[in-house]
Amino acid sequence: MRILILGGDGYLGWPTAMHFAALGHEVSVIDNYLRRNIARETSSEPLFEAPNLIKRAALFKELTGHSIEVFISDCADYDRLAEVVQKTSPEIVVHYAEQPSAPYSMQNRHTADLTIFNNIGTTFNLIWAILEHAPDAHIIKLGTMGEYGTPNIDIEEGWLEVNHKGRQQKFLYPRQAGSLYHTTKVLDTDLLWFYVRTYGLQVTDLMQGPVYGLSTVESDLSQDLMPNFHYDDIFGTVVNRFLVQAVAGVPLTVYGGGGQTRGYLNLKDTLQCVELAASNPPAKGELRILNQLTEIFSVNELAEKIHRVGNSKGLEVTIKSIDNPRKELEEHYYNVEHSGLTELGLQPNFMTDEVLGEMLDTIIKHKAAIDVEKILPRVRWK
Ligand code: USQ
Repeated sequence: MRILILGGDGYLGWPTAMHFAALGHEVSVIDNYLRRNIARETSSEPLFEAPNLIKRAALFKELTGHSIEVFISDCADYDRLAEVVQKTSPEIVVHYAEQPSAPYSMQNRHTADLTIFNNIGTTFNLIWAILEHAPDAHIIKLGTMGEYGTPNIDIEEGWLEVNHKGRQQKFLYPRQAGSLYHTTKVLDTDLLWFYVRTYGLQVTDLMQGPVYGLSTVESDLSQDLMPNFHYDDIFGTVVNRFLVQAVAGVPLTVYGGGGQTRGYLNLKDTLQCVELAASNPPAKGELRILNQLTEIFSVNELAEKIHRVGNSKGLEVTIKSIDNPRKELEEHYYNVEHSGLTELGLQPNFMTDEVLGEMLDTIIKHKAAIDVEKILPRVRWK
């Protein structure tokens, strides 16, 4: 298949590109290094610097024989994106090209502005580039479980059957996101749903929980093919952060009460889920929504796990609750339907002690590069 990946330089984008290329697909990526630039501007550099896309694609070709075509271009610029879509004529587009950090979106007016215009603009441009240049392409959009928030009822897989005054209809499941970033994902879904029902687009929206991991079959080939790995308060996700904190000897930063509960998944499973979505497309004119997570933990449970595994490796891990910089429920109901991807064949890679231990071993090799100044929260919601 011809596959175009928007945001191909990212934590998920680059491993996805290698994975599809290794499977023998014709893969192109587009990225303007927005995340790299924002990370530099906010002193949030990753644990190790990944070579640029051109160099990574050349190394991947040298090691595996598989090509990845690279376009350094901005998806928020319609003409540039349309040109790439026209040139690559994709059958599948995987859309990761968004500012992905909740804290960044909440920092100030400028960061809020960039998040909203970049994220919505990119999705809007993609929709039009597909309508005009590749109308039969399947769009696989990375959404987030954070679109649903933490409602006091079960979270269904995208849709809710509503019975009202004796009549019934299925609607998008109610959304109440906890940051501006997560809200842009809600708006993306609405935009896609409008174009699906009006213009017959073919879309999968993957509602993904926080991802952890460093290793994939392809990234294990070389340090220079590894995904960029953030542990700072702005781009780092909680599991990756806690593991780096364990190695650095910094108390694990549980925000507030630590009862915040989310659905997690291994980076390897993100690749599996995107592949399953690609090989099992929805019908034309269908918005298929899949909840993408494999296990549910509270922040306290994660901290306890990493405390236990870290200590078994001789690290002196401690846990400390700190004032929560976010506005979120710290104790809440959380029961999520997520059978769609399992039915398509997902074989989860669970967060075992061994998996956490291997991640700790990799991070220990980079211990000298950890900057503890990047760990405590610098952005507050209030
Ligand atoms: N948390 C801590 N301590 C930390 C960091 C986070 O207690 O040091 C807590 C947060 O308060 C939150 C939970 O851990 O309750 C998850 O936070 P996170 O930073 O791992 O994840 P989040 O900001 O929600 O965003 C991440 C990705 C985002 C993706 C989302 C999926 O950055 O792109 O969409 O995970 S989800 O959380 O399901 O919305």
